[in-house]
Formats: sequence, C-alpha cells, structure tokens
Amino acid sequence: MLRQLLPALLTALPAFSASAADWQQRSIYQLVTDRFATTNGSYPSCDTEDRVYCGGTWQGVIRQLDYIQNMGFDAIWISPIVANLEGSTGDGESYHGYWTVDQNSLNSHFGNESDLLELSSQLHSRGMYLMLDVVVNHMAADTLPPDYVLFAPFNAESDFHTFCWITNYNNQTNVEQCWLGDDNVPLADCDTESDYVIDFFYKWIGDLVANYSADGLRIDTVKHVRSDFWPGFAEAAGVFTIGEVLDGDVDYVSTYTEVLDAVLDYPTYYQLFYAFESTSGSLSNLVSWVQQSQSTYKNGEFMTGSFLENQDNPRFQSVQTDQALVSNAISWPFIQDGIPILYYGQEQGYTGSNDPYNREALWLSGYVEDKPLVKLVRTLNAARKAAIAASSDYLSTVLTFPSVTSSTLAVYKQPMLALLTNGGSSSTPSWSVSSTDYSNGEELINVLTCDTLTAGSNGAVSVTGSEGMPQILLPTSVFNVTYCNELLSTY
Ligand code: ABC
Ligand code: CA
Repeated sequence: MLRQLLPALLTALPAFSASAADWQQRSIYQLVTDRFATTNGSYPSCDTEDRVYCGGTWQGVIRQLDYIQNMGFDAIWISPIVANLEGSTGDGESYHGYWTVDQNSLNSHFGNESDLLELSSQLHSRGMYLMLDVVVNHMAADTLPPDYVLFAPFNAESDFHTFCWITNYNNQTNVEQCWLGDDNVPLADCDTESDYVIDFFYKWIGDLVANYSADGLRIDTVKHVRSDFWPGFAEAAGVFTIGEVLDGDVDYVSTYTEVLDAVLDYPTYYQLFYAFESTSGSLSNLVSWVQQSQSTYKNGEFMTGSFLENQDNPRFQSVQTDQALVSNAISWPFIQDGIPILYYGQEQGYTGSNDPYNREALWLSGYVEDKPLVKLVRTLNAARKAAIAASSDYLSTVLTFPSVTSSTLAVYKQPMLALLTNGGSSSTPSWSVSSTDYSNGEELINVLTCDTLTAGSNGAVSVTGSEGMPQILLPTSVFNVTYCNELLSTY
C-alpha cells in the first residue's frame, strides 16, 4: 500500500523550490558543460581556438562533483541544456549551448534526459543546488535568412522580429528588437511581444524547472527582451532568477533588479577587474560603484551575482599573473554583499583571453586540488560560511569601507574584515582601521595564513601584511586556528 502511494504522494507534493533568500547563502560554481568533465573520465585534447565540442557531459559533471564540493561550493550553474545548431559554422560549433534550435529537446552532446535527471538528484542528495542557463531572446541559424522550418516550436518567420542587426546600444528598441549574432550565425530574435511566443515560454519554463527540479535560473540576454516580459516569466519559473544584463552602467542595470530576483553584477565586475589588473588600478572607483549599486538596486547588492570571470570575458590571468593581485581579485566575490560565483578553471589558474580562449577544458588541469588557488577558494568559501553561521545579520549587513587608500582597501561586514591591496607581490601593505565592532583584545585570525592578531580599543585593527597578499580576518571564536590549519593542509 505504502509503496504504491509513495510515488503518487511525492509527485503531488510541490517541488522543493529554492527562494532568493535560500540562494543568498549559496556559493555558485559556473561551468561550461562541454569543457568541464567527460563521461568516462578521459582527457581528450581540446583546442579552444577550434570552437568545437570537446566531449564534456552531464555524467562528467556527476563524476567530478566531489571536486566542486570540496572547494565549498553548494550550487552549480551549467551551460544551456536544449538542442542546438548541429555541425560547423563560420563561428564554430555550438559547444557552449547558446545556439538553440529546438526548445523541446535536450542537447544530446551533453547526455540524455536520464543523465540530466541524475545530475539533478545527485546534486540534491549532496545538499547542492542546480542552476540552469536559459535563452529566450533568440534561436540560432547558419543561414540568413534562417530556414525557419528547422526551429521548434517557432518555425515561422512571423514568430520573430523583422531582421535588422543591433547597431545602436543606446537605442533600447534596437537592442530589444534587432538581432544579435553575425552573418555566420544570425540569432533570430524571438517576437517576445507575441502572445503565442509569450504563452509558449511561460509554460516552457515552468515545465523545464519542474522536469529537472531546477533550483534557479541564469537568464541570458535579459536586456534584449522588453523588461515587462520578465516578471511573468519569473513567476512561471517559480524559482530564483538571476539575469545577465551585460552593461557596466549601474543605472541601466538597476531597472532589471525590479523585474527579476537578481542580476549578474556587471557594473562592479568591471571596476573589480580594473582595480586589481595593475598596481595603478583605482580602488576608490570600485568603492564608489559598489556604493552606487547598494543605493540604487532594488535589494542593494544583496541580490546580485558577483564574479571575476565568465565565458564572455577574458580571464583575469590573461592580463595579470602576479599572484598577489590575483589573490586579491579572487577574494572579492566571497567578501561582498552578493552571491559569489566562480567560473570553472579560475581555481586552476587558467589564463585564456576572450571567447573562445576562456573556455579551456578543465580536465587538462587534472582536477588537482593541492594548488594555491584551489586552497584559497576553499578557504574563502569556508570563511564566508563561518561568517554567515556566526551572525544571523551577516546576509543583511551592508558592507562598508572603513579605510581606502590608493593601494589598500578595508572591507568590513561584521564579523569579517577583509583587507585588500593592489600593491602587487613586491609591496608590503599595511592597513589601519580605527573602529569596528570587535571588542578590545578580541583575537582575530587571518584565514589565509592562520596567523592571529588582537583588536585594540574601539575594535581598532592595524596590520602590516606581506608580499601584497590580502588578509581576511574573522574572530577566532568564529574560525578557529585548528580549523584554519586543517583547511590549509588537507586536499
Ligand atoms: C561567437 C563566437 C565568438 C565571436 C562572436 C562574434 O560570435 O564564438 O568568437 O567573437 C554565445 C556564445 C559565443 C558566441 C555568441 C554569438 O553566442 O557563447 O561564443 O560568439 O553567436 C550572452 C552569453 C554568451 C552567448 C550569448 C548568446 C549571450 O553570456 O555566452 O554567446 O546567447 C552582448 C549581449 C550579451 C551576450 C554577449 C555575448 O553579447 O548583450 O547578452 N552574452 C557591449 C554591449 C553588450 C554586449 C557586449 C559584447 O558589448 O553593451 O550588450 O553583450 O558584445 C562595457 C559596457 C558594455 C559593453 C562592454 C563590452 O563594455 O558597459 O555595455 O557591452 O564597458
Ligand atoms: Ca530581442
């Protein structure tokens, strides 16, 4: 009896769905499915320049979940899952997953339905979340005009905006209704004003989330669709939504914080990159962009995804390999108000520049865990988790900047005080913060070295660092020395 009832009961229950608040505590590992891991654990050659499928799969991701979880991530964001343009184009193959041709089928290069279901359930049994990447703005063709009958379900020219290339990013109608892509691969722009298209996508996203028990969505090309399309889409999805609005302007991005749960924090990303890419970067610009976002976005910076790298931009180490600057820059997403996102390969020190070079196969690193950046990431995740556990207010505490000089920056978010510098590895930074909520004499630990120090009166903290490295401080009552040493030594 019970055995018969149980499956029915389980499907009758509402799917467990993760809210924005649930996601805020998480830490996301972004991977390019084709480039992360293979089904059988083999390490095929993969030349990014060729822009072809290299063999990564959903089964491969399952195989390497320990690697991700050992670094302290509790969510993954994978490449778009639906069927793409097959074969070669003047822009290569659609290994990245963004060239949809059939909304209703899966991309067979990555596996089949049961593989994706297994990935979802394996993640959930580890207490991890699955974030799917979805594209509604366009479908991809390899001819212009496209051969519309090849698309599903939008197989008529009338399902798309009349062809024109996007030529003027200052003209929002042009951005929304003209086409991305190029002559090799035109991205036919869906008519997201048509009831047929709207109804399809709202139903589609609800089904997609339900079928794969997705916990959240990364939404592609958000600024290319009229903003009042999004609230209905997000509601139909019923899970956390984070939108890609590829723009460096806070005011521009801000409007999209009203229509989706969260945005990828592009404006701060640019300032973060500039601040640490050289010893003459501007830390005060980073500060002012953050403060502007804190006061402009609907939920301040809390509902943003913070990142240093992704599939569209040059990796940090393609412009700067000084490991002190790298370590400072990598630390940022883990110490700020939003949700940290780490793009796969950053932890292995990958150096690829622009697309397609920033999509290296991770297996070529051998998934080695005994590496400084892998350990740094693990410690950063652990420090953030410890801060969240120690203070129920941590996730709603707005970070402040108690000290900013031309080469040093103190970032404070009780109980964490992060001391950053862009002085580089030949510098000896020092920071002086005159007051915090630490008590006089409270013992603090730099989680990156496990060295301890003591706060002075008014919680003042004065520290001299070494070799341009950041210091991430927490009270030892929150992050003890033994735990710190364990994290640094095990792998
Ligand atoms: C392919 C080839 C490339 C080739 C390119 C022309 O065609 O692979 O080698 O160079 C997918 C694939 C790509 C592929 C594209 C096009 O499709 O991943 O490999 O490139 O076929 C999303 C995804 C992205 C994905 C798509 C398409 C969209 O993250 O991976 O690409 O589904 C625009 C869109 C943005 C999009 C991005 C690639 O293009 O808005 O959604 N990303 C300005 C514009 C932005 C624009 C950006 C890049 O340029 O404002 O809207 O992004 O073209 C700041 C400013 C910004 C400015 C930047 C550059 O500078 O504030 O406004 O962005 O300071
Ligand atoms: Ca559009």
